[in-house]
Amino acid sequence: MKLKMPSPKSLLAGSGALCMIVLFNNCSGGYQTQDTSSLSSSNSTSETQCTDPTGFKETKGQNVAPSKPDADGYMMVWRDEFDGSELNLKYWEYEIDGDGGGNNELQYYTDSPKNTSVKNGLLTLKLIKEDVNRFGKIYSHSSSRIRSKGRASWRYGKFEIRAKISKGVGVWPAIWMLPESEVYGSWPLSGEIDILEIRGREPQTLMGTLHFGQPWPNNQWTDGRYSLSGTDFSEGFHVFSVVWEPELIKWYVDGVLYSTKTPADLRGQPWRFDQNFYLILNLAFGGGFDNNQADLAITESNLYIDYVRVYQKK
Ligand SMILES: [Ca+2]
Repeated sequence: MKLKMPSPKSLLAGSGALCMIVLFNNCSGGYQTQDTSSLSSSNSTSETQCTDPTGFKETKGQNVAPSKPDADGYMMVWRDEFDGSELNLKYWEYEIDGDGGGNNELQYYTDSPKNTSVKNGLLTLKLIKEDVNRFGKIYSHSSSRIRSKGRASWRYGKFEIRAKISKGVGVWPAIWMLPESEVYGSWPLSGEIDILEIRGREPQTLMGTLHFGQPWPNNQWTDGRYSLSGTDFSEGFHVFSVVWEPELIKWYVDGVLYSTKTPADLRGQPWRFDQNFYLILNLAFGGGFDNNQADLAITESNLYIDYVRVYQKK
């Protein structure tokens, strides 16, 4: 999610960090992630097993996961399966604003259930054509942007998101990460990791990108791209992954490696990807990502998220 320049401070709903812990249980080797304020609640699990099209066998139930590391030594440390009936504000906060994301985007981001819903195991971020009047400015579309800042962030790990988009000129779904603390300076000096971006005009191609370098307009980026043939990313769910290790970031689609970046790809700029980063999910509209092209007649577009799963090596 390219930011040409730092965004004005957003109006945020909710605040406060949570201390996350991991609880192990005996029934299926699973665990739960809970905040410390709810330790008295049950940690029971459902034993229902199912297999999704990606081959991942999950135990149904919020925050229940296998406890054994995979072949690469990764264990799940955080997840949202979106099994509830509303967004879990212990995990996410809304970014409510109409500042255009630093890219002259057209949408106004709300915390309305019209724009953000959780139902049938899916999180849906919905772009809606509707006039929004905020502080005298009329926006043509509302949408949603959420982030885990202050709630969950990670230094290194494997990040898996199963998602589906709907296409349309100007539609800009993004799954990405920003530094929890900008210890090297404001954007892009402390880096940005984009797990997924798609131009809705070209829904067969995705991009995974690093932003780095010096303050705008001397910011830099490097990306990898992956294209489907005979179909596009609006036709079905896919698993988008990033594996982030010291001085190494790799991007995958459905388990297929399509891009690898190391300090050698930063054209002499320092590698700043060694601090905690948090997750952002949003559905933008218009803006510089596709040369300000946008079909203003689009009445609705969606970013569907089945799950977000985070793994780290013990
Ligand atoms: Ca789900």
